[in-house]
Amino acid sequence: MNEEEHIKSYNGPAAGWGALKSVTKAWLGSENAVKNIRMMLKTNQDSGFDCPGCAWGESPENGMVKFCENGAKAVNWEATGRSVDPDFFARYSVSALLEQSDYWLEYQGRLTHPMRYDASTDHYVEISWDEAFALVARHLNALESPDQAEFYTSGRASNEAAYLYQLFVRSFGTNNFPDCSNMCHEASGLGMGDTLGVGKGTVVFHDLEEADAIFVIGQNPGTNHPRMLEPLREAVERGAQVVCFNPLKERGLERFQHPQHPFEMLSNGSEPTNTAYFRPALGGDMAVLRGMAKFLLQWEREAQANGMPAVFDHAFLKAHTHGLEAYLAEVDATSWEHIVEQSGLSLAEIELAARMYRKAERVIMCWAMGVTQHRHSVPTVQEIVNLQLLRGNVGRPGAGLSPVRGHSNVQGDRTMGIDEKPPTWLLDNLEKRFAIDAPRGHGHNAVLAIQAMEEKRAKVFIALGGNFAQATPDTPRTHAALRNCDLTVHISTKLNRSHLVTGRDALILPCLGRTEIDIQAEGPQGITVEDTFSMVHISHGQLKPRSPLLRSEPAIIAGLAKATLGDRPIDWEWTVADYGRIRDLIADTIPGFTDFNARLNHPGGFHLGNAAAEREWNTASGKAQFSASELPAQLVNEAVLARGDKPDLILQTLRSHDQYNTTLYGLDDRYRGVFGLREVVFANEADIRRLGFEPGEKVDLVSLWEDGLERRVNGFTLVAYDIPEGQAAAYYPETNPLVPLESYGDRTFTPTSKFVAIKLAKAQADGLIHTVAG
Ligand SMILES: Nc1nc2c(c(=O)[nH]1)N[C@H]1C(S)=C(S)[C@@H](COP(=O)(O)OP(=O)(O)OC[C@H]3O[C@@H](n4cnc5c(=O)[nH]c(N)nc54)[C@H](O)[C@@H]3O)O[C@H]1N2
Ligand SMILES: Nc1nc2c(c(=O)[nH]1)N[C@H]1C(S)=C(S)[C@@H](COP(=O)(O)OP(=O)(O)OC[C@H]3O[C@@H](n4cnc5c(=O)[nH]c(N)nc54)[C@H](O)[C@@H]3O)O[C@H]1N2
Ligand SMILES: [Mo]
Repeated sequence: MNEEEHIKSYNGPAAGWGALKSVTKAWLGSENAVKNIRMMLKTNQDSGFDCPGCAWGESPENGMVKFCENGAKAVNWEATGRSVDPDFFARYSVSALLEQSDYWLEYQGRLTHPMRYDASTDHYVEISWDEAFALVARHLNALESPDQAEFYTSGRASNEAAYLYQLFVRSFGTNNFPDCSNMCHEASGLGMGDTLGVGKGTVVFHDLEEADAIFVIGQNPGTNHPRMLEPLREAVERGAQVVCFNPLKERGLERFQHPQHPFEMLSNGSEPTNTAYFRPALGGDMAVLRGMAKFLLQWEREAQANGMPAVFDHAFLKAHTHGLEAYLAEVDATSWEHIVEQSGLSLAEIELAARMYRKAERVIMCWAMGVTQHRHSVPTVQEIVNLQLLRGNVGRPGAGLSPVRGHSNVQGDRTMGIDEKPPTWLLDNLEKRFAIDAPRGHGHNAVLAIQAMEEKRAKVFIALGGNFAQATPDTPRTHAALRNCDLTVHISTKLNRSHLVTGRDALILPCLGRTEIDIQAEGPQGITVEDTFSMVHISHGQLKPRSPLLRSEPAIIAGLAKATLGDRPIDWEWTVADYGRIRDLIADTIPGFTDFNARLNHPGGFHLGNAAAEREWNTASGKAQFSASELPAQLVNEAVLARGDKPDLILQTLRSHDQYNTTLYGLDDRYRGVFGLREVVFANEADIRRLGFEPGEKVDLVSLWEDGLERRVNGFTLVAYDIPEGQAAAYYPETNPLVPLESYGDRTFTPTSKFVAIKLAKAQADGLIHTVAG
């Protein structure tokens, strides 16, 4: 393909015919086509399995088949007919595999056997499960302190797996739980926890059907939560307002199409009129929201002066909130100049957004990574909360707050206690139920874990799923940190780069996926997950396991725990024989899960409850808390400014349409018109020329940070794109080498993946190898 063939503009609607074509490709490409079509029909059905794609939830009464293009890709990707077996590892040394692209690695198929790295030959060789467990136990028990081990979790792990894992790790003696949510929605949990007393969204699916306005802030649902397009489209049809804040004109947000509605696909969708699209600066959302609050305050004062109906919900404010005056003082103190300059919008646009907000009786605000991966993400989330409190848009039907989660069970994993800063009640409950001394000190999050490995304070790294080496920032440093370990262990379904960045000892422990039948001593088992609306439901795999040697995640954790701790504090083997026994332990120790097993019989599962949605506030003041944060003086970090170097552009790192985090299903990004290429950087044509380049030219991206380390990625093609001036966008994980480990959110430690100060440089060398598997 030449450059022109890589970049084409896309004019179709989101989730239309293109999606259907792409689903067909995923089916046929999986080598299990017929079986997988049957599987798709079982996705998100009562007797079927939970889609391993995103955390979007369904209306509990709605029995329709619910899947989407990207769910189809996720299912087919897991249910592939290809295998990565001992022969494969005999063919390729680890060094040879390191030369391959991330796409090639995962494309090779499912891991089938437990494997151990042999440094003398640089090959992985087969190992028995018992030997593998014994090796891990030897390493763990040889540590001077349990805090020298790191236990990572990716958000696909089931509630049962996550619960057993945290029990094992805490019984072993540490709270070192780096977790994918550290890089994801950490700011949402912190920001809402402080202010509303609950770190989770307050809305359920039905609320979307009743809202008069839905704000979608820093989120690209057309790709990442395609099933969300359906309620958005329905909202537009019934005359509700959809308001988007996104610097990029994301296809899926411009037009809404039912992902499964063939008739609309035929008509290619219609341009809705009651949507509004605002394109703020990267990191400018807090300023936009503050500006909206300032307009509301102005209108409230005018209303009071003229005896007009109030703008604020005074009854709610009086009965339920605390800190209003301090907040309004802060709003008054924030200048319009500062707001406009930082927001990237005009005053008129902010006023229009504020009018839309005011006009709607019931408002839902949804957000994702465009909000949470900034330095000031917690105050931004809290500004969303502030605005919603002013009009009583929390804790009533059709209104509320909805951080839309990523991984299909990332929310459940935190509920189960995957938390490096566990609440006291959890530790107390564990001690009461089990004979353990739960560790009380805070453990490591993802950034602290990398630093600990870098400084050789941590020596063992164990991962329950995910691709830590690629998902984390500052790639060369993170890789070096992992290589410092005595042992690295990955419980995984598919080969990825993390398996190749080994400690002196390394293990790959292959596990069952969500789609597969899980048989334990007492018979077939289901696992449970919690979606973004706090609905918990059961999931039963349907396919024959890819290899007879695969074990389930709970069984692997039980094996590790038994080898390390013996029968302390539980009989691990007996417990995993029937996952109902794990659920009984959950019911005993985690609030909201009383009668857990019995309640799973309810079709669609059960809601965990949310106090804030009931207007009960588990906060310090006993009320919903306004946060009076100052708008940041400037967004570019002082660490960058201190160098005296002015960034050329601010880069956000984001997902293409053909990827699931570090998993690349393909090399296309259909809605953004990119085909067969991932090393691209989107920029405004005016910026490209201002900086002395031409569209289509290859450049290196260099990020700026105070430590003087060179952070560079090579050979990225400049794509002239409809993006606000001063901004750039490129795909993750390829751009993670640019994100400095120390550039993270205040309090969250979430890497600032949506705000990286960069310079463009003449290309020194061609880009990474991007082998396309044939
Ligand atoms: N198919 C598929 N589904 C997925 C995933 C996947 O990779 N593929 N990943 C899953 C996971 S773990 C997660 S967390 C979610 C991620 O879901 P998203 O948050 O939608 O993912 P991103 O691609 O990071 O997109 C961020 C969006 O925010 C916009 N944005 C960036 N910076 C800013 C900003 O400063 N302000 C505003 N207003 N907008 C901004 C970008 O233009 C982009 O549209 O999706 C989940 N679902
Ligand atoms: N620059 C930048 N970095 C980012 C982000 C960004 O927007 N920009 N986003 C961040 C976000 S939101 C997230 S959530 C993280 C994601 O970080 P991770 O969750 O660590 O990464 P994934 O790519 O989802 O992990 C994919 C791997 O999971 C394994 N896997 C898949 N299914 C299963 C399963 O059922 N069980 C087990 N045990 N393993 C399985 C497979 O081996 C696969 O290779 O990345 C973060 N990193
Ligand atoms: Mo995520």
